[in-house]
Amino acid sequence: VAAGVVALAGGVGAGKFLRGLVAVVPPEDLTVVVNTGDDLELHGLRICPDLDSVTYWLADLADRDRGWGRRDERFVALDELRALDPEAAWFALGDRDLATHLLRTGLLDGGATLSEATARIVHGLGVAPTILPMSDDRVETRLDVVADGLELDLHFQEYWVRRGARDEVKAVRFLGADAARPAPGVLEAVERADVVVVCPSNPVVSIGPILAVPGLRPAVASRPVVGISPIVGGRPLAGMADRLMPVVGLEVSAVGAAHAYDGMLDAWVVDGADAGLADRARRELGVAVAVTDTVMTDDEVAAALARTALDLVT
Ligand code: FO1
Repeated sequence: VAAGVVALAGGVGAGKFLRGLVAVVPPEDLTVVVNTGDDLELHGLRICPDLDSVTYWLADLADRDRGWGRRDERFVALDELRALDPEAAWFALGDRDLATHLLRTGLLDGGATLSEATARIVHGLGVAPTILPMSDDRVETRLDVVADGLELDLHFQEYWVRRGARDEVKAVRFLGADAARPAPGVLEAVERADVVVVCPSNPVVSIGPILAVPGLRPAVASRPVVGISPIVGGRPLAGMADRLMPVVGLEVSAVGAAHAYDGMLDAWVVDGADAGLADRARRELGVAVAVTDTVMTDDEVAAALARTALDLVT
């Protein structure tokens, strides 16, 4: 099994996959680079959903059914907030999860960088692999939508959580990406990686922001790269990729998702449900393609998937 693995990660799909990847790669050889485009500021707190998802999944504290947040969570503070002001409670912060946001916000207010705050949280929860934000600079995923005939510029979480993804999306933008620098250690990890793994995350709003940080796409493209399709049988297993992929000209299929990484991929893994697309993928993408079970109902499936993915490029 490879040493020096870098995984590019978003939320739920990445979290499930990473539980398998840590079963086959020693923790000291694994660096996870995480999307921060979904991050938001609420109630004076800095919330980093994808960093937290990845950390909770690797700490085995994640809620497998909900996909985000902590297992055995309670929402007492949220209920109290809702009683005070229903409008203020649109984003569900659990009591256990709040501890993470409190620690992170305090560290950031005290002058720490997001990487430093992340390292403290990751260490505090006993997670061994390195988890890095894609950048310490703010990058915000914004969507231009049409809502009841009105053009709006929404934060990703306003589109997805507050408005329930009901608006027609016209464009996706990564505000601040042009001026963002990769977080310390990110480029170095990619440049010395034996393999870069693109987790089965949304190619538009999870992996897209990471690759939009200047320097990252060429660095990744210079290494052996394997990706896992987040689209199974023409649909995402979670999230809203089916709504956002067409906006950037990607077909909603296991082949279309790979085209998000044109010029970067050496290998691609699709689900058994998409076995019929494997030949087309090989032809169109010119990469090695494996067909296997990608629906990660437990850590064993995830570990087998991780092994299959690494075997394609090592
Ligand atoms: N997703 C929801 O659908 N509703 C929520 O209220 C919500 C709260 C939330 C709180 C903390 C956190 O880390 C994630 C949370 N998510 C929630 C998930 C999140 O909106 C997205 O799924 C990710 O940003 C996409 O990876």
